[in-house]
Amino acid sequence: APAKQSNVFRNKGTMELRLSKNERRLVMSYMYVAFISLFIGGLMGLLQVLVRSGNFELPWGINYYTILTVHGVILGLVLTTFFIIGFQNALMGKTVGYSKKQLNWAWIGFAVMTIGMIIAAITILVGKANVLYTFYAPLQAHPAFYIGITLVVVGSWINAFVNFRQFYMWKKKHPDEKSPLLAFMVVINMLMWLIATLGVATAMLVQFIPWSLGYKNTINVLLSRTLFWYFGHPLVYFWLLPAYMAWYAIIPKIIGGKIFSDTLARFSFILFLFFSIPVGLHHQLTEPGLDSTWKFIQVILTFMVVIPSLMTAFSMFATFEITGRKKGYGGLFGWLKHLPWSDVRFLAPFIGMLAFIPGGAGGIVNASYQINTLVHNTIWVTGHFHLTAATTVVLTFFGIAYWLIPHLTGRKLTKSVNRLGIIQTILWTVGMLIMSISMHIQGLIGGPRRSAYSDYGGTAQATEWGAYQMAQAVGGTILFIAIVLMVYIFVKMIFFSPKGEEEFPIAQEEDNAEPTPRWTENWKLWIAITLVLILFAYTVPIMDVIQNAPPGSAPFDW
Ligand code: HAS
Ligand code: CU
Repeated sequence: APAKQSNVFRNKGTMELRLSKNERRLVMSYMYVAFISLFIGGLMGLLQVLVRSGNFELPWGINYYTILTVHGVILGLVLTTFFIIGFQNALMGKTVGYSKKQLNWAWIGFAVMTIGMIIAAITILVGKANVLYTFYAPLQAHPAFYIGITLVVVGSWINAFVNFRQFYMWKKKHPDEKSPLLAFMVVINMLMWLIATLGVATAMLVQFIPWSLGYKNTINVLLSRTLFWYFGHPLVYFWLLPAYMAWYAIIPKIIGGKIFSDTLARFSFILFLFFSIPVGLHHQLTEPGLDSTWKFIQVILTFMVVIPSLMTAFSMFATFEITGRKKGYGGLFGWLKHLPWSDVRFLAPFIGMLAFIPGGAGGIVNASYQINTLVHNTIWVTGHFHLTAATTVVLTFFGIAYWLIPHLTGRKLTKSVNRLGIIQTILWTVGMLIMSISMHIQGLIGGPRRSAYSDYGGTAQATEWGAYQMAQAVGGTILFIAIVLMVYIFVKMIFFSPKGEEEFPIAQEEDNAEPTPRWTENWKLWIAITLVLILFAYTVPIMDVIQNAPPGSAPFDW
């Protein structure tokens, strides 16, 4: 008789693989796109804060909304997606490995993404897509913009299926072992991404592309925005989860500790899969034409998705404290002293964590239905996502880059690069503090977002905004200096650091750790719950938006 299957996975401690030359090249290709994007997008950010300070005009008749679109698309969509998929490919190569065929498909995915990105970027740069990264209808872009973005999404899907396949093959070969934690996390993130991007792909194929090509004269604005935010909210968790991968499974190794709880980490990722998508209406709380009952239901679901972040915060504190106490640091806060403050691989992500305390709190403010009316469409929201996306996520990504890039290029992370990295982190922190605090305050006194400079006819309120816009220019300038420094560090790490081996830090579990329950890999159930929650939260609102739509909108020409 077959032995009774136990309901836990025996902990075996998985083997780490070596990245092949070709795998390293693939990941590095993603990194090149990411860091070039950082520079271009950052330059646009500098121009924006200068324009909004009221002391600078763009030369050669360049439109403010062109640079704002470049900034949002290049940083929010290109830098993030390329860094994430590159990093995740490194994690998959390290934990479950690639077959030759899978690696070829991964390259095809990269090629499709890059071609799409170049098409979209050129369209924006020549001023044919001044629609911002949310491309709200009835603003209309040249069809090449929508087609380019769609290709980026398709390329990312190819990558998602490669990752699923790698994971599946590994599971088949190791039926009695639990999957490597990082591979499990990558699969969750790509599953979420796949389900979420179906919304934006639908909007592109059914609405935007036919409309911009002139096959249709009008567009259902509310439907397009609802489909966008069905994707747009999980988009922000698609950025966040790779940072969480590093927090859960890499930072413990860097500080000389162990993973606090493998099960907790997996469970928080499962909760992200459930609750990331059915919450998009919290971006449309002030939008007319959506029933407030459904907005309220999605507000509740938004509060559910806060829970896995709180679990992450708890888990990080636990890792820090346990590691510190093991090293003999006592007292209520004595364990803080053991943390490797002078190691940029730790310092940069740690500041990212700190930034997420006010950043996440601001998110809860945004999500609180009534209070959203106070902050919506104000520059408060811009402050919120420069703390979350541009600090928590981006500083963690930089923290990853300091070991990943030397690892890929076969060089050492030198003392001097580490020192430059610490200066970079401090500049980023100071610049962002100045910029984002003043954005939050200016938002509370009504300062608008997504707008070029205006003195609004010299009204008293607009006069009050002036000082905060000046502060944003100062903070933004410091941030641009930090970006130039980061690009310099990137080049230095690739071409000028001495040859050597840099570690790929993956933490282990405690030796006496509780085994992980088998139910954590009940994939069919996880996908089913995810789909049920989406159908519950979105069926009625979407039907309503289609059935009771006002006449469609013609393109808004400005
Ligand atoms: Fe958000 C708007 C709600 C998180 C990004 N958000 C945006 C936009 C972006 C964005 C880009 O409900 C603008 C979109 C646009 O263009 O219009 N957001 C939330 C909520 C959360 C949240 C509830 N947002 C994020 C993350 C982002 C991001 C993450 C990017 C990465 N957001 C909103 C809402 C809006 C919005 C509304 C629409 C506003 C409007 O009106 O337009 C939550 O997920 C936040 C939960 C997080 C926490 C924090 C946990 C803390 C941790 C750190 C622990 C620290 C440690 C340090 C361990 C509760 C995990 C240790 C320290 C020692 C001293 C030892
Ligand atoms: Cu959101």
